[in-house]
Amino acid sequence: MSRLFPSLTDDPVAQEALRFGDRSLTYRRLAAAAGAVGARVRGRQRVAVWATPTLETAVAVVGTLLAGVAAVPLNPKAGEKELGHIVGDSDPSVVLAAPGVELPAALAGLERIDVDADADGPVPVENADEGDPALIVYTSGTTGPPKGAVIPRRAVAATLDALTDAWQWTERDVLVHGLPLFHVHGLVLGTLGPLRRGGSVRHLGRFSTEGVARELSDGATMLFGVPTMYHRIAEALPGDPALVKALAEARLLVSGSAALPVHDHERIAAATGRRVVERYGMTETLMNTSVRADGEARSGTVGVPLPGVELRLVEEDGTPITALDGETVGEIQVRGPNLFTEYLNRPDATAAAFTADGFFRTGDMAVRDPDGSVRIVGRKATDLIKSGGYKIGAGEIENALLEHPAVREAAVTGEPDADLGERIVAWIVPADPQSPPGLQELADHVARRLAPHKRPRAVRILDVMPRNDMGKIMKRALGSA
Ligand code: MCA
Ligand code: AMP
Repeated sequence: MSRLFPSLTDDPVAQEALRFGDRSLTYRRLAAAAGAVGARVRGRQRVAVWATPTLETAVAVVGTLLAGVAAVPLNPKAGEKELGHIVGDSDPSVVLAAPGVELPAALAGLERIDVDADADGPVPVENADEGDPALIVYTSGTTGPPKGAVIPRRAVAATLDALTDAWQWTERDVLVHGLPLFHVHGLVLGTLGPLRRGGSVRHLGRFSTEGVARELSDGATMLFGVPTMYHRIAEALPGDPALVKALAEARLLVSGSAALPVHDHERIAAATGRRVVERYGMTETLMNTSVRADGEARSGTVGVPLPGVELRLVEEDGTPITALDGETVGEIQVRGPNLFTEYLNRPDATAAAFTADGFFRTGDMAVRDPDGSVRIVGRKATDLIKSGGYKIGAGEIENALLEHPAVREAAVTGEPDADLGERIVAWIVPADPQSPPGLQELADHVARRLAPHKRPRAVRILDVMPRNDMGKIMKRALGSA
């Protein structure tokens, strides 16, 4: 049997569990509201959750998990094509949403349950198996539409307990963040994490340096963010003594989802005396490594494997690299209770993702330092872009661009960007060279079909697409085009 939230099922207390803006719930109130959701969804296979950054989303996901049902969090800004794919692929029987929120046409065929954060349901009893799916989270690959990673309850429990050890995370911790609730970072770590510990979380609704400063000076102890958020903090620090003081007094500052640039890490350290702790994970694996709270945070390292995680670096041919020399680069492969089970409806992709001995191929390239710490140096696939901490496949954007009538050929690359890490660039051969499509038009087109964070931030018009003898686009040639 797997219990994710003892603090909600064993005599929940009147201590605050969740706060979104000026609305909050104690453990006792959350147990009652989640119990009401659980009573509505129990016995179903999968339910979709319209994952706005609100109290209702947290209540919906927690209620669903307590009932032993799998939740499919939906990005409320997802475009019609992406949403249609996710709903068609995961086939939820119902969508949970905050009352009064208008849902798009792609969800029109689904039964809807309005989530009442003040409901008084029965205190839930958790009785599910650890291998049962907890979440289906959609994640981009290099080509085609996003794949649904099936994350079992075991993985949620294992990763949160491993982080508890690494970060000395306790029920006294108050977390603050402004992360979206339809990905692992904001949902599993940032929402389910504090609830499993019996601590609390304050969600900013949307990220701002003002919100971070306010909450950290008013009782919050930990901050989670993607590197873009830490970049914005680093930029704001010189003119914001309140932010400096708030960060200096925090117990733990954690960055993840993409590499934190050394420059931002060092600027924050210089201004506040605090070093940001980096951890490394994936939707498919949850968390694999972290700098420990009692260890030494250095810029550029994502720390050591978490308890229970087997991690190895391998050569191209699969030979393990044993050297801890800080130089020999290999692909990171991981195995452990933190792993996903499969890609929903994609046995081909699932099989390709694992080695014969059950390690997951991350596609991330790294070296290991003499003390065992992992330093990520790159990625195998150039067609995966990390922008603002979101993983985005070049192929899905190229497909969307090709559906625009003014586009004859399209290639998408990622370029370095100080704020976003990488920015999406669309290389276009126009259907009519006399009237090429503009950036705004293509950005709106992609935002409407896929999601706003997948929109190109720059468009470059080409006469011809550089291709090799096989007809394949030579993306490396594009940078100098
Ligand atoms: C802009 N917008 C548009 C358009 N252009 N909407 C429609 N059509 C357009 N053409 C809207 C956007 O939706 C947004 O709306 C606003 O304008 C600003 O957009 P943008 O510039 O993209 O956002 P930003 O403010 O720069 O966001 C930066 C951010 C964000 C806050 C850092 O990128 C973010 O939240 N990143 C987190 C990603 C994350 O959680 N990744 C975890 C996955 P509005 O103003 O309404 O918002 S990785 C993971 O889970 C693994 C396990 C791990 O390791 O963590
Ligand atoms: P996602 O599929 O959105 O879950 O993104 C997972 C990917 O994000 C990983 O495969 C890494 O490439 C990247 N990532 C996550 N955390 C870090 C980190 N701390 N440093 C560098 N890359 C990271």
